[in-house]
Amino acid sequence: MARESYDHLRIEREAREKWEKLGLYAADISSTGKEPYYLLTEFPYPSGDLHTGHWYAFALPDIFARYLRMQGKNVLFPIGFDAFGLPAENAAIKHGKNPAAWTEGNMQRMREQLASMGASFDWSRALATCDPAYYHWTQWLFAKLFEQGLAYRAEASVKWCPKDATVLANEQVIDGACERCGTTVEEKRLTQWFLRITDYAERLLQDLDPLPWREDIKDAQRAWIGKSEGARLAFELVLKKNQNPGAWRDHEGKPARVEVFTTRPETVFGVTYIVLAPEHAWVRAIWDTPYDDAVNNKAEVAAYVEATAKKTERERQENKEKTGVRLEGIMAINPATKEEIPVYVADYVLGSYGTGAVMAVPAHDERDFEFAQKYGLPMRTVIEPKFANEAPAEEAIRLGEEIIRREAICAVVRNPKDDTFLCNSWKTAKMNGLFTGGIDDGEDVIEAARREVREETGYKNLRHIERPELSINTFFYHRVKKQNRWAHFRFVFFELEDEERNEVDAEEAALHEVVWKKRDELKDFFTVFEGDFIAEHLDGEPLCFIGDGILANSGGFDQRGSKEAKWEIVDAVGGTRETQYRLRDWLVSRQRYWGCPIPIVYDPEGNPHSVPAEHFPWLLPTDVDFTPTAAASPLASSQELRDRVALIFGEGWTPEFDTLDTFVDSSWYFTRYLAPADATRFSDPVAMGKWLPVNRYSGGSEHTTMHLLYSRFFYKALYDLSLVPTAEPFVERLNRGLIMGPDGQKMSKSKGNVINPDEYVQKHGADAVRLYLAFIGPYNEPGHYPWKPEVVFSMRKFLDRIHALREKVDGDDVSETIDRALAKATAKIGPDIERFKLNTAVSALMVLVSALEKEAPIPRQAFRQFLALVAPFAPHLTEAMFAQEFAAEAGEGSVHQEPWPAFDPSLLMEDEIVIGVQVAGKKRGEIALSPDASQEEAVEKALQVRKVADQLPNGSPSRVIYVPGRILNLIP
Ligand code: ANZ
Repeated sequence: MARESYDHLRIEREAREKWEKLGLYAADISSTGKEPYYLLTEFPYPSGDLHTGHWYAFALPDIFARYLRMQGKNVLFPIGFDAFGLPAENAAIKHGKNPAAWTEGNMQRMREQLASMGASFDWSRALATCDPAYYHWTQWLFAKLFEQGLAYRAEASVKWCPKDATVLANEQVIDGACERCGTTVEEKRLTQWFLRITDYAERLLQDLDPLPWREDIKDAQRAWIGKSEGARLAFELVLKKNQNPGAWRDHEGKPARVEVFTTRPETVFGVTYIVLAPEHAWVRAIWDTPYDDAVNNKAEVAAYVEATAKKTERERQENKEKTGVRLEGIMAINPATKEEIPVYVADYVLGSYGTGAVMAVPAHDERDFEFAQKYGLPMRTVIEPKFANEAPAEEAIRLGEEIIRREAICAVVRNPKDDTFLCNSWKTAKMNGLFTGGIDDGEDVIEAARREVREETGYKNLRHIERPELSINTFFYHRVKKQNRWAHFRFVFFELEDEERNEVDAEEAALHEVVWKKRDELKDFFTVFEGDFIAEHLDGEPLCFIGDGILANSGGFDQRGSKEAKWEIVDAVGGTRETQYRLRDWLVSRQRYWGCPIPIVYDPEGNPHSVPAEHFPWLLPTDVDFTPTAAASPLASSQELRDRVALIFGEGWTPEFDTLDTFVDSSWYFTRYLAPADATRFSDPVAMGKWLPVNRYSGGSEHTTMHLLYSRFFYKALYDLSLVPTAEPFVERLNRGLIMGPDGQKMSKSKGNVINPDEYVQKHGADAVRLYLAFIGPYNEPGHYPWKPEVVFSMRKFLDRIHALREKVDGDDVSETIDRALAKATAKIGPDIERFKLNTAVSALMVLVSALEKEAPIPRQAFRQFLALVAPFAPHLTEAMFAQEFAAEAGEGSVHQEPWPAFDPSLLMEDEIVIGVQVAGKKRGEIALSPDASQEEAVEKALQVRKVADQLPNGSPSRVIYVPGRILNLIP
């Protein structure tokens, strides 16, 4: 039977009109009555087309906002527009549109579209970052940072598109070409504005710890900040070439040195070359006197440096084949070994990190290893792996007892005929490994290995295979010798020449069984602790060991733990401890038109000065040529701006032509919502004291690092200026999952799989789309949810069922069944909404509706509670139903002013269950009772069962065994 469908278009329009009339969603900023709750969602860019992503971003937090209000909270749920940015400017360039008008038009359209979701935004506080009344304060705050030295100018390498005449973000460079026009990108050094976020790196890191954010969000920020503890070591350079060999002197006559930053200074004895980034100052210096004669292959170096300039940092860090060139004629001195080592220029070293130079340790660093293999550079092992048998193994080192170190061999014998390996199965100890043994004093290592194999297996014709040195350290308790042992095993590689064997000594034969094992059987076969390592290194390939272990080839530090000796080694080579952060200062200047003008002017000497506050807002000029043809920012084409500066500051003064990165605009907007119209202050200190930090900030995971970190930094800087009340801006941060296109791919215009929900809103109503998005999966978890149109339709059918329930509403009786169902749903839905588990909240609503459908009549009071539960999810339909049913009591009131339903926890108890009744252990009947009924209740009920009573001659039991919910046993 087709259920009657409601007229969603009318109902939804009327509901929105009613809310507007009642002014339901304006937060009462100064009220002291209700508890404030600041719910923030990232404000949208006014692109002009609202798509499913916007719905997901705004309509679901709205469920929480509505719930909070019903909980009696004073909720601030604002909205605004992040309105500066490239698309407006591109529209201007492409279609000759005015960016301001284009943006204004889009904002107007988006207001209407956003309203169609039924989101309970406080529109009275709406702001737009491109509004002079807003950017007035962006400029004011920038000026504050400038006064503090937190905004500064510096030359920086930027990617430059010569055709578009603009700086590109790293993301806009694809394979060395401009994303928009395909022109090969150049590296250009430009003077740019920066914000000193690196000053805050440590605080940004430390203050993350106590925040109740999901750990993966915090980890993403930690990784972005990228703290590394290590050391700075210096390598002296020497000039090898003709006239003046010896140490190279710099301009001040000091020996020329290259400083490196390393996180593994303990490997310094293993440094076999050093690498400079192509941007390194020394690389530039080889063209200047007095060094211009030092390098023999300058042309080659120049070509390499130029090629690097076309790559982005990301490309350089990708695991592509390493490239580089050697600086012919220059050597460096390893400060630990004093050896001369070559100097390379390679782009896997970045100019912007650490010192822009690395000490290369190919035996222990994978990038250096790859590079050394390619260029045939030497490797020196300075850390050997360490294996320790662990308790509860019997071979585990006995604590507190002396450890005896022994030089030993480990023989890897391969039979080339069938690619099997000679293994040892100890008969006495149930242990499987290779043949090993001690090296006698003065004995040759290879001889020791031959001897060991001969004695223990009888094989005598072994061909030694030359391999790079490979040693490991194994710590164990020797059960026979009753000693802690540290065996320093050197691997010796042989091939079996033939199967000829000597007789094995009976004593040895009793100990070892000789087994030949295939390569792929070894891991399972070996029982010794280092078994996996051995199985992976059977061919003695050069090893790049990146772990900690035991130092070797490290002078006086040999046999020490690598970690433990680290800082002593730093001291020994005259290094200093250093902490590095990956985080760079934030480059905020853009050679763009549609942004907040940087409020700086230059005096005739070229020194920057902040525009005095009385000239704020420092207006974006309008007489501007947007077409990026000039090699300067669009603002440079404004005569008005030049005249303005000359008029205010005098002849010879010039304006700054760059605008601010839009991430600056969005770094403080949440403070502005508290006083959006204040013309005298950026925000209201009293309101900030009351409403900050934001209780919950919901946004997209793509903003975890940039926006979220920038705004934390900006806010901390304001905190240090006593401009905001707390050190952190957001208590909770929630990242929503991703909506995928119907094809399961990420929704994006370029893939042509973008769903515009308007069609669904027209057809099924906004409430159906809201419910659908809520039902799709847990909101606050990294998930990917494909858009399935048929589910929107079933959500509409579900809403029709809700609508139909109205016909059953009648009277004021109480139905325990209904009260229970309501209590259960309420107990689930509230906490689910709190945790943004909106999908399971919708499931609970479904269960509730099914239960109500079975009951008739539904008492009016119960129905009123039911509507309140549904209201946050389907705000329009419930509003209409509420008005129809409860106009008498509630008058013009809204369902959204209802209190969130309370429930009696006792109603959550399971209904009665059936348990068996035994008499003297024999089942005589069953009773139904609540699972937590008392023993007296249970016995009383049991005695009413005739078969039970019959078995009790005294009319009552002498003893009772009762397990609530399970069984009742009566003893006569
Ligand atoms: C020698 C060494 C030996 C290194 C070893 C590692 C392992 P994180 O942890 O990211 O801070 N490095 C230093 N500056 C670099 C730059 N500008 N470009 C590319 N690589 C650079 O990385 C620190 C390590 O990265 C440093 O420690 C250095 O290599 C390299 F077994 O020094 B290491």
